[in-house]
Amino acid sequence: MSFSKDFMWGVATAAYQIEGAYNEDGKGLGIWDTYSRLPNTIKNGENGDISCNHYHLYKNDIKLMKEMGIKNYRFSISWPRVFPDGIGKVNKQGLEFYSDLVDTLLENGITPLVTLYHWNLPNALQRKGGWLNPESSDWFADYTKVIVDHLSDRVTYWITINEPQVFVGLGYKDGVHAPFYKLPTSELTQMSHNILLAHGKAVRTIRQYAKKKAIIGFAPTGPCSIPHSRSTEDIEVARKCSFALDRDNFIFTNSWWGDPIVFGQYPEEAHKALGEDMPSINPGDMAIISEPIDFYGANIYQSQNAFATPKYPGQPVTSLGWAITPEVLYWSPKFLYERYKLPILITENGMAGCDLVHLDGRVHDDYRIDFLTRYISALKQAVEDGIEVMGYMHWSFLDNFEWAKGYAPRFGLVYVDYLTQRRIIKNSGYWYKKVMGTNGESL
Ligand code: NCW
Repeated sequence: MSFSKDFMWGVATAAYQIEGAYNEDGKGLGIWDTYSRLPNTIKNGENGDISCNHYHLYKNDIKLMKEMGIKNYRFSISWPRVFPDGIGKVNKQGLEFYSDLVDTLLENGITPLVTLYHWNLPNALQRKGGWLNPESSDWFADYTKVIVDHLSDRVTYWITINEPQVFVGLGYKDGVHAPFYKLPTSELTQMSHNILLAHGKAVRTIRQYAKKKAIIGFAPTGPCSIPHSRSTEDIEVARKCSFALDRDNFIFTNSWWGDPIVFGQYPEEAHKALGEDMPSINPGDMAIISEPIDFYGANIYQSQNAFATPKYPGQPVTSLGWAITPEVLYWSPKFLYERYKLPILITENGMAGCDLVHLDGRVHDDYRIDFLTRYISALKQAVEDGIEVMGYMHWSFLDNFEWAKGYAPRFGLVYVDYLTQRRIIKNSGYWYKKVMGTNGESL
């Protein structure tokens, strides 16, 4: 048994990273629009003001998707584009953009997967304390309701929140992503709890108001450990590490987020590690947080061991320094599926490269083809071993603004010349077309 006939092959992007048009048609500002302007925050002082100008070029971009045989597209909605002040007044033009985007996708035979939060919190809400404000989960539910009212007649797949580990960890603990804060542990735990509540309330809102069947999940970063060998002992050690948690790293773990969402409780280890710093939990909170979902999304790039232990000299890495560990696309889906017992959707996987246009006008990114052949083959093995995997969304469709690292790291299957906004399908884009078209048989 290999990839099932209805396996979802696709590509992913996020609003702030591709849209540009940061202050057009009534859009409000988000924390990335605002805080990326602070000196010494983003590489080369870059920002997403214009980026790929996808807001204006989306029709061409979707044409390109069709040409590439893409059947599923995961994109995110910019909260401040729809609610300039985060709550209250709705910006009709913002909503229309996403409605037109969905229509154009469907006209081209592409299924939309909507991510509600991919990091650009409305600035007006950050000023009210952002995710630390006890009302933040209600703000998110209200925003979700408006999106569901407008799009759920045509959208089936919903992803509430992208990589809570990363936006909390890098944005509020390490201070290297917007809003560049370094908060104490007690605030980070309470913020996490509020975000989990926001997720749960969004799930409830979608279920209650969706005009047709909704398939809902979230998209945490999901790296697991790779066992040192295939012995039962080593596999169990790796499994344990994959869900372990301590005081220093709890934010970046799988279990801090996954356990409350799926099991309705924080891991036992969290109570031990965090003690008094655990969030205050009101009656009913855990039931909201664990509102049943349909799939477990996971963004998977490198193994958990690769973060923790020194890499051996010369270990292959991508242009962001992320270790190339293809087997993580076998072990992560396996461990996540066996623990949470939900179908897995690979919501992101891919690599950053220093891609460039060669003299013949093409982008010869053969390293990306090699990378993807290895990673997707590992995923195929997981499927063959009985792990339920719904689909694979490649990160990313286009080269884009890579947050604090700016424009140099290029993740796209399509090259973007930021000076002219010209797009060039990379060799990997043609290669992926064949993989999707043969349902993975060409690997
Ligand atoms: S930065 C990041 N990414 C990239 C980004 O473009 C995308 O928006 C994200 O969903 C590609 O995929 C995600 N992830 C940050 C990973 C850093 C992990 C640091 C963990 C330290 C222990």
